[in-house]
Amino acid sequence: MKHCLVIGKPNSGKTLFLLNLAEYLGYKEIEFDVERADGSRWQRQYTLMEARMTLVGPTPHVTQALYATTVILRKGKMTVEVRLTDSTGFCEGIHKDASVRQAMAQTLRQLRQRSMILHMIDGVDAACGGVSKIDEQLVRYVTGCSGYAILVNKMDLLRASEGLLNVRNRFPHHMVIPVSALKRTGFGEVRSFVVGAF
Ligand SMILES: Nc1nc2c(ncn2[C@@H]2O[C@H](COP(=O)(O)OP(=O)(O)O)[C@@H](O)[C@H]2O)c(=O)[nH]1
Ligand SMILES: [Mg+2]
Repeated sequence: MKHCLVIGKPNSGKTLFLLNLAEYLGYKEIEFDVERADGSRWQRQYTLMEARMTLVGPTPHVTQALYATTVILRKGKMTVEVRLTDSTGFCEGIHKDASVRQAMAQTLRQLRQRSMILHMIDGVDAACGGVSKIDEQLVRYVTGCSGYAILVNKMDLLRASEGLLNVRNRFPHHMVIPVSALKRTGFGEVRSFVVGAF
């Protein structure tokens, strides 16, 4: 089994992407193993609609824990298992809320144990101010990891293509996949990338 961690800034669309990807892969429900930075753990099963209503939103840091689920993908005649984990968004500077700081540290620890990383960048964000400092730092941190791809999200929005261009120009040697977590575009390419790692 490969461990695939979804990382990025708050609000880049990590959670919506993971949930809609699971639906795209044929799942109607999702079971999460949730682990908080304080060590507490629990399991929770959602329908995908419930999960979207509970876990996705414009408020930063809705996700303050690791949410892991296992999905099964077809690779030719075989099936492969992927442990997909949603994580706490990284923001610049020192966050005022200790629980958010601890959750970010937990995600950083997880980064070292990953076998694959999907790094979500908000395409509109990347259009406005170019690639953010924190995204630059994340790319530098994971350089050398073979199972690494940048997903430029929110391609359904007007300025996102400009953001995609900025990201591609800035990181010409990395795999960059444009997606819309909302409209579920680019998912086939992400699926091929993940399956290709096996
Ligand atoms: N238009 C658009 N909005 C999106 C897309 N992906 C996420 N969002 C919105 O962005 C906000 C943050 O999404 P969320 O998945 O909670 O981001 P996270 O903090 O990275 O987990 C929510 O209001 C989502 O509906 C997308 O592809 N297109
Ligand atoms: Mg989230």
